Amino acid sequence: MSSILTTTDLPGIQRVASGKVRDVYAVHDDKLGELLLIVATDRISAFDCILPQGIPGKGRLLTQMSLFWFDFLRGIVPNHLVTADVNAYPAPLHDFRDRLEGRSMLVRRCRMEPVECVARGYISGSGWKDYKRTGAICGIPLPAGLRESDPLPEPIFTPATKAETGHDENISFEAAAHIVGRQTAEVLRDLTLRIYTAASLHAESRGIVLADTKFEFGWHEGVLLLADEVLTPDSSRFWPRDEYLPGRAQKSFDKQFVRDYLEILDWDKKPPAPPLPEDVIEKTAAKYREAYTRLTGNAI
Ligand code: Q0Z
Repeated sequence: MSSILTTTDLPGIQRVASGKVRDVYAVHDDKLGELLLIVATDRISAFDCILPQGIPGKGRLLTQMSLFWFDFLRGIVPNHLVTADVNAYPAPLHDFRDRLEGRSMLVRRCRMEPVECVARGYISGSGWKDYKRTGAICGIPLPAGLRESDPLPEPIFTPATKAETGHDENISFEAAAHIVGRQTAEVLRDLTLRIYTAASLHAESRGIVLADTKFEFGWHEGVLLLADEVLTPDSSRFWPRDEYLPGRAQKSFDKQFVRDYLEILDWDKKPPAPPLPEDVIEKTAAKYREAYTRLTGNAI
């Protein structure tokens, strides 16, 4: 039985970053050099707020999903994973086995490219907003008359940068080339589209539309690695194929029960977020289990 974890604290281990869901620690290994330990908690956010309760199993399911995809994609792109086996972690981490097992990975510390690499096969979210305003996404002109959630004529690379607001800002390929260099931008674009195409074919075979997804890449010893988390509901839009209907926004695979509940409350969407009822938590946990079993074919 593993308990719900919403905050991590590893005494004696240096925390270097915290996201909405994951916490990152710096770890040194005499053989492997500078590493990071990424711990996925059970935290969940909605309307940009972290909710007060965790979703049981979420951190483990997200970690296992990323591990599945790293393995699935290994013929296309090398990745930052060193190991997710706590027994193989440096000895100082063994004390925290209970908090780390199943929900953490030890990765190579890379020099990250400062561009978020987004692939889109369907028009949704900020892409739909930009298209309605300009007829294009990230400067890529698109046919007239597309409806919200329609498939695009072909998958497109829509880079973004982290803006001050914490929200990503879509940029043109030219702007990305300015930031990372043209040759690197071309490699990032080609890798992103190849990964998206392979993953979306697999997801489709399992009844899930992979509408869009975000990758991050980093350099380690002269090699470009797929880093961060990959193809989880936190980094992607998954839509159940049997409920897909263009012409409207699609329901969120994982967070719909949470959003529906919060929308009926008289809450101004500023922190602190209100507590969730137990049935909303349990139904949401079941959606993460469903995403994992559908995509991987593995039992929980
Ligand atoms: C990724 C992030 C997260 C908050 C740093 N292999 C790597 N090498 C160097 N840096 C990173 C990685 Cl993955 C890195 N982030 C994004 C992840 C929580 C922020 F889990 N930050």
